[in-house]
Amino acid sequence: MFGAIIGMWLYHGDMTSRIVRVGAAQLGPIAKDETREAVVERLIALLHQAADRGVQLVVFPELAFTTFFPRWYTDDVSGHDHYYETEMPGPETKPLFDEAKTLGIGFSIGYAELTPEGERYNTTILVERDGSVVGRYRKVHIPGHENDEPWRTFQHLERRYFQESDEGFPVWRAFDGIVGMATCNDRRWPETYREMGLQGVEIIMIGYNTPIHYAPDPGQNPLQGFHNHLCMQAGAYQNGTWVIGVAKGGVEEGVESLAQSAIIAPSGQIVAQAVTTGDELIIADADLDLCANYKDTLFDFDTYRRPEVYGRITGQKGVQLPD
Ligand code: CDT
Repeated sequence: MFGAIIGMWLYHGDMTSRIVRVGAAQLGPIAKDETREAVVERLIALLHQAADRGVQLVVFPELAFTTFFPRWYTDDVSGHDHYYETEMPGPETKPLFDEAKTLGIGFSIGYAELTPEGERYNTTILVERDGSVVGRYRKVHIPGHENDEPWRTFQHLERRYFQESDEGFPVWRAFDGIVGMATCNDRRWPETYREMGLQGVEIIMIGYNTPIHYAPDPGQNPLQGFHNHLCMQAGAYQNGTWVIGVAKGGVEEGVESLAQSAIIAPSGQIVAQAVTTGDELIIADADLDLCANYKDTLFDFDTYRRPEVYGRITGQKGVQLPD
């Protein structure tokens, strides 16, 4: 009885416990002709599942309102403006924001952003449980290519449709902790996690669209799932942070993308993983105080890091071979 009371006390959270119930809301494919309204209905259905399970923070994937349009080449990118959001929320996306606020659930979601200045970013917005916007992250590491490469069975033209953000990896105090975001390809780069680790991050939210077929080296295809978890688990462990990796998976417009969304503890262990390639919510109770077990011991940066010998990491871009 006493144990049950303590358990409920911890579950509901107070000054001494920081347990956030988090959800990874994986999406299945979004067809080219699927309307924003239809997609938002799917997102809201996942929000309702989250509410039923007491989730406080839901993470949706990268570019979650549309099909992954960078797979198609166009001479004139402005001809694809309908895939971009000029305001967030806008008229078609606002029902998601309204429903989340009504349910008292915070969320992050990725979208294509077109600014009033005509800049195009692969952006993620983070919203608190009261509906206030916590912050916005613009993708730093833009993968793929810029020009048509017809030899590929499909294109990965993110470098045509989006510019690289120079805003880096900010973190915010929200959800009873310190939180940050990254987007898809960012998760493969250790600098992503370390930049946020150096700001004390405790939850990193990552949405992704990862085609199984990697045209420049198809030998990597069978390793997509391994590499996905490898980099996120390493990033979590080496920085003592929770990582929530969320896919848009399944076969979309003929292209198969990785699912395997995962919630990863600061130990690097996967505590929840999606089992389908469609719309699916997985949840975990993220104890943010677990982060300190790693941040204050093996990865006590203040004691053990040696930035004075890491000059190449920021001073140099490509490889410089020895003479
Ligand atoms: N969306 C995204 O960043 N996808 C990349 C694919 C890389 S292959 C061109 C990823 O890293 O998963």
